[in-house]
Amino acid sequence: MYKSLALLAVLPSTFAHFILNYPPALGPFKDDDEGTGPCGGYDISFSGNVTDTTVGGFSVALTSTHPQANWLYRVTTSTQEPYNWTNILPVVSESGLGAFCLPELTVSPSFVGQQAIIQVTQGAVDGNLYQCAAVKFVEGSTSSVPSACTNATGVTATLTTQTSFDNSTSTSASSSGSASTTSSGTTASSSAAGAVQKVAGGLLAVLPAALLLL
Ligand SMILES: *[C@@H]1O[C@H](CO)[C@@H](O)[C@H](O)[C@H]1NC(C)=O
Ligand SMILES: *[C@@H]1O[C@H](CO)[C@@H](O)[C@H](O)[C@H]1NC(C)=O
Ligand SMILES: *[C@@H]1O[C@H](CO)[C@@H](O)[C@H](O)[C@H]1NC(C)=O
Ligand SMILES: *[C@@H]1O[C@H](CO)[C@@H](O)[C@H](O)[C@H]1NC(C)=O
Ligand SMILES: [Cu+2]
Repeated sequence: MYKSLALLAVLPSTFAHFILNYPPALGPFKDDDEGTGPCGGYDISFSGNVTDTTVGGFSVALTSTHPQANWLYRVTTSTQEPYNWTNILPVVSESGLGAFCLPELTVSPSFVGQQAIIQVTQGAVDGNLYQCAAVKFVEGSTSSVPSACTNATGVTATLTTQTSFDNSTSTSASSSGSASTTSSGTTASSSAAGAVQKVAGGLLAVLPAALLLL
């Protein structure tokens, strides 16, 4: 938490994009390489931190420096292109600066016992950006949520119906106007909102976290 806040303060906003706080990333954050897939300048590898992760519920904690972004959470056990990525969720549309954490992600129980890479892609105004973490999936559901897993005040998110980024259209312009401040769901159709309720009921909730008081 303190580390990411410090990073946020030090990096000029035109350079910082997003940081993966938990699970630990493949290596130290490399700002210049964050746009390089699949892992922001790192090769897929299990030689560093490999975090035990329960298939029935786990957290991915991020810090975003973009006021609006789309996020894609994917997983693979493959170490070679094309990596056989599996979506953990449809594309998530998120608004708000700072800490953003989804605490109840799940993958198929078939991943139990396997080492895997969790990849987070942020689609934002300056293109697609990548971070990855190496994990070992184990049985179980959400045990404890790591302290890094918080939402900054004002952060909201909804699931879209997209399964990948549409590179041809702007993803952020339409939802940032003052007219949309009373609704967090303006970027999703009503059917998309229905899907949110089914797939991840808690995702629509607005959580006014009181943790980033600095
Ligand atoms: C493992 O993760 C911890 C916590 O994020 C970090 O301090 C350490 O440098 C990481 N080690 C490696 C080898 O990346
Ligand atoms: C790709 O991943 C899925 C699990 O998400 C797995 O069932 C499938 O066997 C994998 N395919 C290959 C070619 O590894
Ligand atoms: C969109 O961008 C991603 C990541 O750069 C790439 O893998 C994908 O092929 C692109 N899709 C299209 C339709 O260009
Ligand atoms: C953060 O906000 C999202 C979207 O509202 C929500 O799904 C998630 O549970 C929140 N995270 C925490 C740690 O409460
Ligand atoms: Cu950026």
